[in-house]
Order: sequence, then C-alpha cells, then structure tokens
Amino acid sequence: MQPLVGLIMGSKSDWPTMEHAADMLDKLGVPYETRVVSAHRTPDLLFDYAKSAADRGLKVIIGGAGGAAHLPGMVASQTPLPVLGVPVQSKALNGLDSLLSIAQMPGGIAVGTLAIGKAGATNAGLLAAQIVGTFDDKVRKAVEEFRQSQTQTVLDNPDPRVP
Ligand code: RP5
Repeated sequence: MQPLVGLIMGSKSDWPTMEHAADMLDKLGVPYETRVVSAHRTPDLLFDYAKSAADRGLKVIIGGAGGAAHLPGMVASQTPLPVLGVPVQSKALNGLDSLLSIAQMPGGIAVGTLAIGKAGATNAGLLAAQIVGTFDDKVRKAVEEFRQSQTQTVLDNPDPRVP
C-alpha cells in the first residue's frame, strides 16, 4: 500500500520511542514507511527525503529526535507537508533539550510538537491518523472507534484498586 505517513528519526536509538507512533498507525490502519534520517549525520539524505516526500504521495511526516533535535524543523523547512515533531528523551537532560529544540521554531516554519517520549510518539501517530482521516473515511472511523473504546475502558473500570 502507498505510504501516507513518513515516520523518520535521527538514530536507530530513537526506535524504542518511535515504535509507539508505528504501533498507533498500525492500530488505525494507516500505511506508513519508516527510516533513519539524521539532520547531523546524513544532511543530504534529509534534504532529499523532505523535498521528495510530497511527490512520493506522503501526506504527513513524523520526525523524532533527541538532544540538539534539528530533524523536524529542517524537514519542515523543505516540505509543504505537515510535520509532527517528537522530542526523544535524552540521557543528559531527560528530553527537555529535545523539546525546546523542536518546539521553539521561529515564526514562519511550523512544526507541531508533541510531548517528550512515549506519550508524544503515541500521539504523533494518532494525530497523523487524524490528519489522514480528514480525507480518508476508513481511517477517520478507526480513530473514532479507538476513542470510543478508550472511553469505554475507563467507564468499565471505575475502581482504581481493582487490578
Ligand atoms: C539524535 O541524537 C538522535 O535523534 C538521537 O536521539 C540522539 C542520539 O543518537 P545516537 O548517538 O544514539 O545515535 O540525532
């Protein structure tokens, strides 16, 4: 199936975080591709990837990176597609460096920044699916069902002492 979401990250070491975005895309039936594309170690690849993404049929790009996390901002500068940034939890500063690097874009180039770590990756997958759901009814329905099921799970388990 033609991938609609590009799930990229600065290093293989980001995968344990970014796989949560992949899990959500799988759950919601959104076709995606995934690649390591580093802003610092493979800058030419990053430019090629970002510049060709829209013509290759991608609709959204999710970029995860940690530390001096330039990946989502640099990708956003080279594509008209919406870019969602996931700050990976770094060892030295627990991801605060990643968060600020991704969130503090100058006005004029937008990156939709998610939370640090697993929750951010999960929500990046969810938000990408919601964007795809604006033109794909099947995906929109899958998002609605996911949310209904999540609500029902909370309502069915009101007592926090019950495991
Ligand atoms: C960033 O540097 C990556 O996104 C990763 O989070 C961080 C560390 O990369 P490795 O040294 O583990 O490859 O570019």
